[in-house]
Amino acid sequence: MDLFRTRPTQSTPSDLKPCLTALDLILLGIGAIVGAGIFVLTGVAAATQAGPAIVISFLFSGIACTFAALSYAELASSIGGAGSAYSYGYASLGELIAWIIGWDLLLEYGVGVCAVAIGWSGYFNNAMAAIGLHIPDYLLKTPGEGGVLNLPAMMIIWILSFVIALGVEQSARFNALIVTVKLIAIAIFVIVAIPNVNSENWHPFLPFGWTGVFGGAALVFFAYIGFDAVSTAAEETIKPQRNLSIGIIGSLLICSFIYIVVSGLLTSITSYKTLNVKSPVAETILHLGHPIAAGIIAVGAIAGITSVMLIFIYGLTRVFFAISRDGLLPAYFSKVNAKTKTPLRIIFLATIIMSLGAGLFSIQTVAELVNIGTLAAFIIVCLGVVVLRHTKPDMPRPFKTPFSPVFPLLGALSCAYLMIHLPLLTWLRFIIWMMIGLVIYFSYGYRHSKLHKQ
Ligand code: ALA
Repeated sequence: MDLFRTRPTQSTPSDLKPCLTALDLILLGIGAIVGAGIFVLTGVAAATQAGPAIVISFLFSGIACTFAALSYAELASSIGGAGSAYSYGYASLGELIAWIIGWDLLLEYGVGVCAVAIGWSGYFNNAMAAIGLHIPDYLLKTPGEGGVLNLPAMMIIWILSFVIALGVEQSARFNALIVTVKLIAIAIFVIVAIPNVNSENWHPFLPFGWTGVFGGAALVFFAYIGFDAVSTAAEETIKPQRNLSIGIIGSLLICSFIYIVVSGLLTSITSYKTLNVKSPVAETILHLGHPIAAGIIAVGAIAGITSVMLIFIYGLTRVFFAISRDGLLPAYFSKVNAKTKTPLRIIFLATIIMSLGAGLFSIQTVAELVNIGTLAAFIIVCLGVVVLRHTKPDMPRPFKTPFSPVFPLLGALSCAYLMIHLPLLTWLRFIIWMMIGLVIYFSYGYRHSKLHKQ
C-alpha cells in the first residue's frame, strides 16, 4: 500500500483570471477573519477562561498563527491551487496526510459556519429587540441552554447557502464594502470605549491563572481563522508569489492589532464577569449609555459575521471539489448543476448538517471543535514546509519562511500547545471525526484515487 504517494508540485492550469492585488487580498483576509470570534467569543473567553488577561490569550494565539501564516505563505506561493492546505499536503506529505487535512478542512469550514451562525443570531436578536420585535427565548436557546433550538442561526445558514447555490460569488468590491462597515463599527467601539476605561476592571488581571490564559487562547484562536482562506485565491492573484504572502501576513497582523486593542478595551470598560452574553461588544456599549453607537456596532457585527459565513460556505465547496476532483470522495456529490453552475448536492447536504449543528449546540462547543481541526491542519502545513525543504530543495520558492526550520517548528509546537488546552470532550469529538475519515479513505478513497489509477 503506498499511502505516501505525492502529486507533482505543479498546480493544475486554471482558467481563472488573475485580477486580485495585494490590497484586495488583505481586504479579503480581513473579510474572512473578523467575525464572531472578536464580536462574541472574546466575551465568553474573558468571562469563563482568562479574565482581563484575554489580551495575552489573543497575543499568544496571534503569534502561533503568524508562524503558521508564514508557512502557509511559502506553500501557497510555491504550490498554490484552490485546495489550500489539502493541495500542499498532497504535494509534500503524501495522499494519506492530504486526505486527513482535507477531511479536517471540511470540519473547519462546516462546523465554522455553525459557530459563526450562532454568533450572528445573538447580534440579530439584539437588533430585532432594538426595533421592538422580540423573538421568544425558546427559539433562541439550544436544548442545553433550556430552549428548543436556535432558529435564527439555522435560518441564516439556509439563506446564505441558497445565495451560494445560485452561484452568486462574493466580488472583491462587495467584500471591500463589508470590511469597511466592520472596521467602522470597531473604530466606533474604540472611540466610545476609551473615555470609559476604568483600571479597576483589570484587577484581578489573572482571575483564572495561566491555565485560564491558555484555555482562553485555545478558544479565541477561532478569531484568527480565515487568513488561510486567502490562499485559496492563489489562481486569481496578480503576481501571486509576492502578493499572496503580503495578503496572508498583512491581514493577520492588522487583525491581531485590532483584537488586542478591542479585547483590552472591552475588559477595561466593564467587569469581565458581565461578558458571557450573546453580543458582548454591542451590549457593553449599550450599558454605558450609547444606544446609537451600540446599534451601529451591531449592524457592523452582523455584516462582518455574514461575510465570514459566506467565505466559509464557499471554502467548504472548494475544498470538497478539490478532494473529489482527485477521486478521494465520490464525484456524485460534486456534480455541478447545469443551470446554476454550483454543486447543489453538496451544498444541500452540508446545509442540512450545518443548520442542525447551529440550531442545537452552543457557540463554545462548536468553536472548540473548529479550533482543534484547524490547529491540526496548521501543524501539518508547518511540518510540510520542513519536509519539502528537505525532499524538494530545488523547488522554486518565491516566498521563503524566514529562519526555517525554526519558525515552522515553532508554529507546529505553539499550535500543538494550544490543542492541549482544549477540553477532553472536544478531543473525543475530533478523534471520532478523524476515525470516520480514515474509514472513508480506506474503504473508498484509496481505491478510487486518480493518482492510484495512474
Ligand atoms: N475568524 C472568524 C470569526 O471570528 C472565523 O468569525
